[in-house]
Amino acid sequence: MASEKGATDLTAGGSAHQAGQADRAGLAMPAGLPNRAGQAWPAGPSAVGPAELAGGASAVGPAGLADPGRCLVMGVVNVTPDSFSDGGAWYGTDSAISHGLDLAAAGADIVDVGGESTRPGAQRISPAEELRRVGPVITALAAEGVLVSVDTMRAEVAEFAVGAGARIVNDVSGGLADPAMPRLVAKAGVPYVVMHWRGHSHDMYRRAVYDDVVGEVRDELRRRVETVIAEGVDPSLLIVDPGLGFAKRPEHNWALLTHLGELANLGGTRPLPVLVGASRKRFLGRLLASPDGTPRSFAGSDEATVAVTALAAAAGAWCVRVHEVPANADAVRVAAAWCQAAAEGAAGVVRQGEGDHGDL
Ligand code: PMM
Repeated sequence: MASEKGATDLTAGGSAHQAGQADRAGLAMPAGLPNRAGQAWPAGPSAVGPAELAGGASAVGPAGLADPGRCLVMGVVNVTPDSFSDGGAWYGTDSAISHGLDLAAAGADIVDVGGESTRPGAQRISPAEELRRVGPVITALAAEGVLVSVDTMRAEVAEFAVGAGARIVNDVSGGLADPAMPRLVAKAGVPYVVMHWRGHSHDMYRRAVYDDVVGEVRDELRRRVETVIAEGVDPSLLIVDPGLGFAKRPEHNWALLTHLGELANLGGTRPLPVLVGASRKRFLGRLLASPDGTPRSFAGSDEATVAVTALAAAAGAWCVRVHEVPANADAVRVAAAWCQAAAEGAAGVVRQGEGDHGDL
């Protein structure tokens, strides 16, 4: 039943039934709830440091999606035989559908369905094969009331997906791989994730050369954002993503993670929401390598992913894209409570009498 299995419905203006799929933390999330206004990323060129974390910078989400008052959790369904982090696990249509429903039931606000592997060195598949993989999965999950995003670089796949009920287009190329994508997204009028990208996976590490990674990624993202807006995409529907691991080495990923606020401030009238995809990426496995240098396995990096989620959420990320949902869903709630307490402390508010029991 969709009300039990579906991801929390975040579509402003969704049906009462959909809106009744309450936030699992008990945060009220009525249909039609407007995005929070006036809560911005920390301004200025400095890193998101302890002061900003304590101050609780807040993400402002894209138009059309309700705001539960915390960072969202996007669960990943890779319908691929070869994705680096979970390749093959959910390749069959039935197992992919059932995995998507499980992620939603475990607390994913959004389920991201992709059919093309972007692992380093990956070769491209045909559009027909990509559609064969993701089409039935998106159709089934959307029919169950799950808020689905489609992870694709192709306009024709995005068009099918939106027609089948997907409500977000997640394009790791930010519109560079398929010039038809921005116009398709503009016509569809759905939120659009523009990720930083320098080229296809087969040779992306050749392009991982930066003098100032934060400044260059920010400027390249700004140019993509300006281009897609010129193609007709509504600026209020845009989400940006630093593209961790895509033409980035570990030191680049860490620098970007610690400057999320700068990446959000692209010069428009408001900061853009930022999506962070650190889950199971190699830079975490390398950080946790054993003394002989063997990197930690992908699944063995899940706890490190949760740590990044908590820090990114506290720094104001709009959403985290993860493979394992429950612990990350907890982490975004911890970050929200942390930021709320910090904000109340700064405002001199002291809440009392919330429980009958003394808490240690
Ligand atoms: N990473 C992957 C795939 N899609 N989408 C966005 N927006 N951001 C990412 O960082 C991202 C993505 C690759 O990871 P996977 O193969 O584990 O899904």
